[in-house]
Amino acid sequence: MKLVIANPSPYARKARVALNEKGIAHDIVMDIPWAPETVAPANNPLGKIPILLLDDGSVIHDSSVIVQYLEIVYPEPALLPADPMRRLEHRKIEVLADGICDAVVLIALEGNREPERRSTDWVTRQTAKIEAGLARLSERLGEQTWFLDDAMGIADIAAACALGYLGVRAGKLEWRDRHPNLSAFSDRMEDRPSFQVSVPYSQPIPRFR
Ligand SMILES: N[C@@H](CCC(=O)N[C@@H](CS)C(=O)NCC(=O)O)C(=O)O
Repeated sequence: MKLVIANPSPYARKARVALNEKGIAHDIVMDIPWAPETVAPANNPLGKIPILLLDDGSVIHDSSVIVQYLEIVYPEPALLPADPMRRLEHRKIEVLADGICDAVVLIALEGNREPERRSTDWVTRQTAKIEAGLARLSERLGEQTWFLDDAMGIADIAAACALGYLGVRAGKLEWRDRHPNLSAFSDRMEDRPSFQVSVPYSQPIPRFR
């Protein structure tokens, strides 16, 4: 199987970490969904990565659906608990983490518009979502090692990918001092081999009018 990713994407990183944590053999296809030569629209009508290309020709897109697929076909090690209500709790934290990333992406895109077209109100609105999202993540984690129960799951992976992404696209936020528990959690997660092979770096985004 092949995973189409862009290096900085936290959503792609989530899928990539899941593949590596489960020890699933895969190839990485590096893509830039903003570039004219992107392969994303040919495989996903939404033109977004990550996209999982299976050997039988089928295609799965959206990081959470990719993880769900991996969980069904490669159940060990489990990244979601067996209990449906506990699974829901993982998904709630995943959605929160992804929502933080969505707001970071929207701010980055806004910053790429021509200066006279940029909206400070929009940036303020998105920044509030990031701050509130981080406060909720911090509250949910508390002093625990993992967000839920006693094992790493998709909640932890998604949260760590979001925190890692802040370093790439939102360096000025200074969230670490305000949320030392998230800071220590992020450092712990970044030490894992699955995170080490997927360290994000900044990639230019083209200017939209
Ligand atoms: N909900 C999607 C979000 C994916 C997403 O927004 N990917 C970005 C890269 S970080 C993308 O491909 N954007 C290209 C575009 O919006 O045209 C997921 O979790 O996979």
